[in-house]
Amino acid sequence: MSIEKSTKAARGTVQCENTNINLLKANDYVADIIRNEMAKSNTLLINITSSAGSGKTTLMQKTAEKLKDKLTMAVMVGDLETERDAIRIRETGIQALQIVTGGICHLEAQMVHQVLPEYKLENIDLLFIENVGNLVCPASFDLGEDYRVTLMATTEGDDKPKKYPRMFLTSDMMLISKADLLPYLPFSVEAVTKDALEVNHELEVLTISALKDEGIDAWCNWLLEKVKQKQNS
Ligand SMILES: Nc1nc2c(ncn2[C@@H]2O[C@H](COP(=O)(O)OP(=O)(O)OP(=O)(O)O)[C@@H](O)[C@H]2O)c(=O)[nH]1
Ligand SMILES: [Mg+2]
Repeated sequence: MSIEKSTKAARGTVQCENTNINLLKANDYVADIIRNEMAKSNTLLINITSSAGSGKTTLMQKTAEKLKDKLTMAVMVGDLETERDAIRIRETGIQALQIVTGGICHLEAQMVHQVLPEYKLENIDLLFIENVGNLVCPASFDLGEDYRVTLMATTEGDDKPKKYPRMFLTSDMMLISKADLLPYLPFSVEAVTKDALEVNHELEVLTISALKDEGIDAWCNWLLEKVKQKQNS
């Protein structure tokens, strides 16, 4: 099996010697519908992925605090159970809806598509999807996003990009999160960056701490630039 670096890398194509089997054709069909919807409203769609507990919701809260006066932002968040993350994000004053997957370990395009009518897309500049915390399955599901951003927390160990390569291969940005804990952990920013770039040499990398507000302005500037590009496209 070979994986090519392109948006199609998020798609479930398995190449054998004599055939090409698209295991996720239905998902990819709906992902294209979502992509078209976003193009019509000029909404930037970002898929946030990571292992469980790497700081996705905390980053959504911090990003909302920083950007909500500059643009209209909303979030949809997937979890196996509970509405806790959506409640946390709503406390910042932005729209956030919870997708409860009932045990499924990733979001699929049809789940996102079902929730889209709840958002007034024509008024939303930036829509985040906080995926289920998992470095494996979410890598294979195209959700129609413009960019995929993967958090890699200092608490997880710096060996993850080579162990879970598809997630890093299909991502556009790696955020090394919880950087405030670096002094206490055997984690090398240099080593994790080197491994991640060997998996995907086009990956952008930022180091952040949502808790201590480090690197968050650079992250927000990246988002603002991408929103601008989308609106001028
Ligand atoms: N030290 C430190 N802790 C953080 C930081 N960001 C988040 N945390 C903590 O990490 C834990 C998990 O954070 P969440 O934001 O809930 O992580 P998550 O990725 O949304 O978790 P799931 O949705 O369950 O996958 C919480 O206790 C946060 O307070 C950070 O920048 N530094
Ligand atoms: Mg969360």
